[in-house]
Amino acid sequence: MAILKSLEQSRGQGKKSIAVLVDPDKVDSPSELDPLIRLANENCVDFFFVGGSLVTSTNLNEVIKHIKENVSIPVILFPGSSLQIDPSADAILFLSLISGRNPDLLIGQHVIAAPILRNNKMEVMPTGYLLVNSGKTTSVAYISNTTPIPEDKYSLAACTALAGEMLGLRLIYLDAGSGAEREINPKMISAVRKAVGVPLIVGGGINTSRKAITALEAGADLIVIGNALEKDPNLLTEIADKIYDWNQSVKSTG
Ligand code: 1GP
Repeated sequence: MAILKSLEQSRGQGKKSIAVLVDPDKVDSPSELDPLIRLANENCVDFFFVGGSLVTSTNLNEVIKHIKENVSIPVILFPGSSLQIDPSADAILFLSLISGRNPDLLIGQHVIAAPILRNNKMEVMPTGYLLVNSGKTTSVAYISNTTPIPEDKYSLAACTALAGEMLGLRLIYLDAGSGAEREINPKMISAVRKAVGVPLIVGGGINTSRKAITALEAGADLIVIGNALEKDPNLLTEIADKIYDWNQSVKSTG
């Protein structure tokens, strides 16, 4: 089934998903990823996200191929720019940075990417990307040259997401930025959740299972974890177990 459809279906059933983020810049050799790939497979991780706000290495293709050769978990591009398109991925988050006012990231990069995407079979997932302040300036805030939404302006986030949905975007991604000091406040997640019906992705600074569960309870459908797994890979098992329990309980009550 197409990935977007499966996310919509899970959302409809109240089921939660988890994605592991791999930043190709932090990978010297793809085989370094083997323990993480194994762990992701054992814990039934739903997706690999691959990308970063600034990818300076040239191993994007190698990283994606290595994941795909070893596991059947879908690989979704999470690109910082149209330069980060690789046809070996299963899908791409076609991100419009709607919390910002940088025209290049609202529509400019998309114009460049569109004809490339049309000519390959990668699934294109139109996504409203909202960057939220989380303490110190994150790479994505700096590189994107945009002002993140203040972390206590819940209605600003909700209205931005709503506008994104009205424009036809099919996913909303609330991101505190990779390695964020503070994860997204659950009040903001629930304000956005109430505002839109599309699946909601939440990430940035989720480094404990408590934070993961709080985000899911507040209304996230899919959580993304990157940095924290570098320090503590076992966190993945802890969080995946909780998501498994959640999904089982939904199944039995549904
Ligand atoms: C960043 O949402 C992702 O865009 C994941 O963030 O690396 O902090 O988990 P972390």
